[in-house]
Amino acid sequence: MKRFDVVTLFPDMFDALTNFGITQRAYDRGQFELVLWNPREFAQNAYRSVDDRPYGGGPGMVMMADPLAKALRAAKARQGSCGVRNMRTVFLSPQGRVLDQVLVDELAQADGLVLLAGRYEGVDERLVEQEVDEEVSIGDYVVSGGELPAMVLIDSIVRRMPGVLNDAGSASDESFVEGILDFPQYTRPEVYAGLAVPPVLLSGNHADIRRWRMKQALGRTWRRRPDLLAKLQLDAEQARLLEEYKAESVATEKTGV
Ligand code: 4FV
Repeated sequence: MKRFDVVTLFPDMFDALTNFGITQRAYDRGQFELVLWNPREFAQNAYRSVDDRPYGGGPGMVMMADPLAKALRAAKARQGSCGVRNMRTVFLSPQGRVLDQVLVDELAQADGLVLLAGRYEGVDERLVEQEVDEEVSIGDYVVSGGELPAMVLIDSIVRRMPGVLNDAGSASDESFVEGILDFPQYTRPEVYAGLAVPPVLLSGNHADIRRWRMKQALGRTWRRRPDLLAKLQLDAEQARLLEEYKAESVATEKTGV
């Protein structure tokens, strides 16, 4: 059982996780828990405000430390009372470590994650210093709140949990799991818009199919994401398949066939 607690001003947004698809099935099976905490319920002042103007001026508002701290501590206490020992508190922000499969698998080691989803221009830095273990970004662009990034993180962790994906195989041979892009997929009809499915996939020869798929995955990674390939140590077979792919693509470029 993986435990997720999220501090958010928009708890209803998380229905996207619990009411749809693979994450709903895992949630309904009790494979993960999701508890949402609205900092407005911890706001002290009469207006229950959770944000204020930034010191030093500038546009927008900043989330106040106190309501967030109270909500985070309540979430951590709940996880503690459930016996969670290795808990991590993660603030989703553009200043964080950019999420990739390696970081997903690292964070998935924790039994419990407490996530802080910010809004407005951000949160008081002293809250981050006091209550947050690490900051995580889903990418170098800005979205209007931490809720979608928090759901991306939860979804990417839940689908890696044993028994969540129907076919265990699908968890292991997904994009990036081996650090490379996925091979192209095909399904019926055999001919679509005059385009046939690559014959090897109809051959039933699983060894040939595995090699073709590895070759395509390596080739596409070489073409589209050479940065990923640079991080990898290819084994002899992979290196040979990639050389074949490069040679064939050069030939194709030359002849256009
Ligand atoms: C973000 C990201 C992100 C910044 C201000 C929410 C927004 C607003 N979070 N990865 N990229 N957050 O853009 O995690 O409060």
